[in-house]
Amino acid sequence: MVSTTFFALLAASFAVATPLSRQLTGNTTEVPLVTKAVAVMTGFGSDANGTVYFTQTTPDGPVNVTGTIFNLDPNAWRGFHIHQYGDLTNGCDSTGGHYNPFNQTHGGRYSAVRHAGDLGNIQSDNDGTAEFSFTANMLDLSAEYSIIGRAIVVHAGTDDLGLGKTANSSINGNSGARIACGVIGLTPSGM
Ligand SMILES: *[C@@H]1O[C@H](CO)[C@@H](O)[C@H](O)[C@H]1NC(C)=O
Ligand SMILES: *[C@@H]1O[C@H](CO)[C@@H](O)[C@H](O)[C@H]1NC(C)=O
Ligand SMILES: *[C@@H]1O[C@H](CO)[C@@H](O)[C@H](O)[C@H]1NC(C)=O
Ligand SMILES: *[C@@H]1O[C@H](CO)[C@@H](O)[C@H](O)[C@H]1NC(C)=O
Ligand SMILES: *[C@@H]1O[C@H](CO)[C@@H](O)[C@H](O)[C@H]1NC(C)=O
Ligand SMILES: [Cu+2]
Ligand SMILES: [Zn+2]
Repeated sequence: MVSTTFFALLAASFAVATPLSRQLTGNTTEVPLVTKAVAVMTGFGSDANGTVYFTQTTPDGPVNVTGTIFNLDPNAWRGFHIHQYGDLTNGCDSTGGHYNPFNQTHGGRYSAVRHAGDLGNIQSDNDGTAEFSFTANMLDLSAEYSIIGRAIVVHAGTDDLGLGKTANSSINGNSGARIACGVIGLTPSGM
């Protein structure tokens, strides 16, 4: 009886933990598909905070980025990017540069040439709240270019989307200081 129960539980846990495609093919090198992620945004040197949800329903499909950031300057456009590292040991300053796996120059959310992590600006209302929902097609939640474990950052200034005339324009869009950030983590539920 005991061993039957044990094997039943083992089989059940295996079935839960193993994606269907791997169960069918026995292919143990396949990477499990991540469809939802979340980042809790913390202010560093600012009161800005909030939550950002990510969803990707198909492996090669776009990532839906939806969230709310509070306590920004009112009626402003504020730079918003995925940065390389999920390292907040020195606040947002230890998150590295914009996530750039294809070694491109800085651009906007929809520019042909851009860092994969370039998400342009988010816009705040009269109260300093930015609510946003858009899709990003150079991001993934699974496999080689996954953004899980990296950071998402809000800046004190407006991203010029690479269109400025200064050297920083093609690096960081002159977005200014990093005022809030969060690590992109796995979540079972999302939004
Ligand atoms: C197993 O999955 C990996 C990753 O999806 C794939 O590259 C590989 O071709 C698959 N192998 C077989 C035998 O199907
Ligand atoms: C954001 O910070 C404000 C204080 O500035 C606090 O009242 C609020 O609960 C925080 N909200 C979130 C989602 O963390
Ligand atoms: C993105 O997700 C939000 C929240 O679930 C949803 O309201 C919105 O329609 C989605 N946008 C797209 C383009 O799928
Ligand atoms: C990235 O691009 C820059 C400028 O285009 C080039 O100098 C550098 O060698 C490239 N780095 C890699 C790793 O390809
Ligand atoms: C360029 O950006 C970096 C990083 O934000 C900043 O430290 C530096 O002051 C900027 N340079 C100029 C000339 O704005
Ligand atoms: Cu940034
Ligand atoms: Zn960039």
